[in-house]
This record gives sequence, structure tokens and C-alpha cells, in this order.
Amino acid sequence: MRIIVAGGDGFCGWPTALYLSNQGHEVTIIDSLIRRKWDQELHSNSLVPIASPQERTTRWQQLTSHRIKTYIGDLNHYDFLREVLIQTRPEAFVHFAEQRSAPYSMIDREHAVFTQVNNVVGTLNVLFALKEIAPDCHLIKLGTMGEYGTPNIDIEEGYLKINHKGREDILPYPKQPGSFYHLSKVHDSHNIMFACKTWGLRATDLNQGVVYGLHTEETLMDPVLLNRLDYDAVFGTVLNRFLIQAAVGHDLTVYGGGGQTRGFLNIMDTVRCIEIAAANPAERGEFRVFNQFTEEFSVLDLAHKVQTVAGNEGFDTHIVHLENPRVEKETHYYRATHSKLSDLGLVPHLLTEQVLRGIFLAVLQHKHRLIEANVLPKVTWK
Ligand code: NAD
Ligand code: USQ
Repeated sequence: MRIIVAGGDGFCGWPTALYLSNQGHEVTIIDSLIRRKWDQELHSNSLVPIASPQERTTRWQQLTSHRIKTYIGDLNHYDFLREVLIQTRPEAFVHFAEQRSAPYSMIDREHAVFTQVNNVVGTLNVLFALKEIAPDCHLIKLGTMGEYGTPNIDIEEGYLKINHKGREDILPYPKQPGSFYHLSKVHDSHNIMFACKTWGLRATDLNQGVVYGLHTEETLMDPVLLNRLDYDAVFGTVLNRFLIQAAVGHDLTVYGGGGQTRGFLNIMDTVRCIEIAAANPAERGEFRVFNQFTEEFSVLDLAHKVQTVAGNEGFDTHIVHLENPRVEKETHYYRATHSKLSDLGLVPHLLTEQVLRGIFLAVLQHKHRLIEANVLPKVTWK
């Protein structure tokens, strides 16, 4: 299959591009490399040193004979995007290419506006380009479980059956996102749903939970292929942050009470979920939603797990409850359906002590690169 991976230089996109390429697909990456610039803006870095896009794909071709073509450019530049689609004629378009940090979107007005313009306009351009050039192509769009928020009822996969005043309908599940970033994903979902209904495009919205881990079989093949790993308070996600904090002897930074519960998945399952979605495309006109996570944990559960695993390796780790920089519920009901990907064949990598230990040991090798000033949160929601 000819597959475009937009955002293919990022944390989820790079291992996905390699995995799909290894499965024999003809993979093309689009990326503006803006994520690397945000590191400069935030005076931060990936814990794991990462090679340039060109070094990465050259090495991949040397090792596997598979070619990954890369277009450096911004989805917000329509003429560029159009040209890539004309040259590539994709059968699937995997869209990871957004500003994905909730704290980054909450820094100030400029960062909120940037996040929503980058994400919403980028996705609108993708929709128009598909309509114009590749209307049969399957859009596989990365959404987020955070679109739903934390309602006091079970979360369904995209849609909810409603009985209202004696009448019944199946409607999009109500959205209560918790940051301007998460809101951008809701806006995307609405635009994609409209485009499917109106123009007959086909799309799968993957409402992904928080991803942990860093390595996949392919990224481990050579040091040049290693994946980025974020630990800072802006881009680092909670479980990876805790593992890295334990590795450098920092207290584990639980925000508030730590009862915040979310869906989680291993990066090795992210790449497989994309493959499953691509192999089972939505119908023309269909806007399909899958909840993409494998297990639910509270933040405090995760801190305890990391404390145990680090303790077994001889690291004395402490948990601190920081004043929560975010506005979010710290005690709440959480139960979300996530059966559609399993029904299509996903066999999850679950969060065992062995898996945690593996990530912890991988992180230890690079701990000298951590910049301490980036660990504690500085961005607040208020
Ligand atoms: P990332 O920041 O590591 O990668 C995103 C990539 O997209 C970067 O390489 C960046 O340069 C590129 N990009 C951003 N805007 C672009 C634009 N306008 N044009 C071209 N390229 C652009 O993020 P990630 O962690 O790999 O996340 C990928 C996607 O998955 C995001 O959409 C994110 O919302 C979603 N997601 C991530 C997680 C997670 O835990 N990492 C969880 C749920 C959903
Ligand atoms: N948290 C802590 N301590 C920390 C970091 C985070 O307690 O040091 C808490 C946060 O307050 C929050 C939870 O952990 O309650 C998750 O935070 P996170 O930063 O790991 O994840 P989030 O901001 O939700 O964003 C990440 C990705 C985003 C993706 C989302 C999936 O950055 O791209 O959309 O996970 S989800 O959470 O399902 O919406």
C-alpha cells in the first residue's frame, strides 16, 4: 500500500513509518521538523539523541533496502501538500502532524492560537487535498482520548445512543476536553466527520491514550534509528517522565492527588494500531472512531509502579504531590470502551514490571543528557 505518514519525524510517527516500511508498504514521510524547533524554543532536548531525517532514512535503506521518501514541509502550506499528494497518490494518509502538548497550548495566547491554527488548518488542508487529489484515500487521523474528558458515565467509541423525549439517535459522544490542544482535536474530529458526510471521504479517528515506551523492533536495529524521548514538563508524558525522573534520582512529580485516570498504551501497540486501521479501511463516507489504548491507570498507580521497579534496581525513589498546574478532576469515574481495535486483531503489550524495567534500563543509558531545569512544571492553566 502507498502510505503517507505525516509527522513521521516525531515520537509516534517515526517508529510507525519504520514499522509500515518493514511490512512492505511504500512509505512517504511529510514533516516540517517543527518539533525539533520547539526543543530549541523550550531549551529542552530529547533524552535519546536523534539523528537527522536524512541520516535516519539513509541508514534504514542501507539496513533493509526499503526506501522511505521524505518531504520536509508544512501541512499548512496547501500547495506543498497538494504537490506531495499528486506525486505520491496515497492509498492511506496517516496524520500525526500536529502540536500535541497540552501545556504548550496553555503557555499564553500566542501558543494557544498557534496550536489551534497549526492543527485545525493543517487537517482542513489535508481534507481538501484528499478531496481534490485522492478522494478514495483512507485518512487515519490521530485524535486523543482527552477529547472526551472525564464524564461520570462510561465513554463509548465515538458515538452514543441517546433516547430523548421518546426519540432515539446515535450521536457523536459529548466532548469535554481539558486544554486548547485537546480542543484542537475536537475541532478536527468535527471537520473530518463533516468532510466524510459531505464529500464521501473515508476516515478513521484514532482517539489515542497516553503513549509510553520508546523502542520498537525497528528503532532498535541501529543507534541512528533511535526514537526521540521527551521528559520535560511541556512535552514529556506522565509515565515516561516518572521513569526518567526515577533514573536521575528526581522525586516523581504527581500533580495534585494523583487520582487522574487515563488510558495508556505502549508505543509498540501504536504502530500496530495504525497497521490495523490501514488494513481495514473505513467505507467511503464513513467517519469511524476507535479508542486506541489498552489499559487504564491513575497517575498515582503509575508512580507506585515506577517506584517499585526502580527500587528493585537499587534506586530509592520518592513520590511528591505537587500543586496541580492544570485544571482537571483529581478524583473521578473513568471507564472507556476500547474493543474495536482488539476485534480487528490487536494483541496488546501490557504494562508488566518487566516492560517497565526494560524502559527504565533503556532510559538509564541516556540519563546524563537530562536538563534538570526542564523537569518541574512551569506552565499553569490559570
Ligand atoms: P511529536 O510532536 O513527537 O510528533 C509530531 C510531528 O509532527 C513532529 O515531528 C512535528 O515536527 C510534526 N508537525 C507538527 N505540525 C506539523 C505541520 N503543520 N506540518 C508538518 N509537520 C508537522 O508528537 P507524537 O507524540 O508523535 O504525537 C503524534 C500524534 O499523536 C499527535 O497528533 C498527537 O496529538 C497524537 N497523540 C500522541 C500521544 C502521545 O502520548 N505521544 C497520545 C495521544 C495522541
Ligand atoms: N501528570 C502528573 N505529573 C506529571 C505529568 C503529568 O501528574 O509529571 C498528570 C497530568 O496532570 C494528567 C495526566 O498526568 O492528569 C496525563 O498527563 P500527560 O502530560 O501524560 O498527558 P496529556 O497532557 O493528556 O497529553 C498526552 C499527549 C497528548 C495526547 C494525550 C492523550 O501529550 O498528545 O493527546 O496524552 S490523553 O491523555 O488520553 O488525552
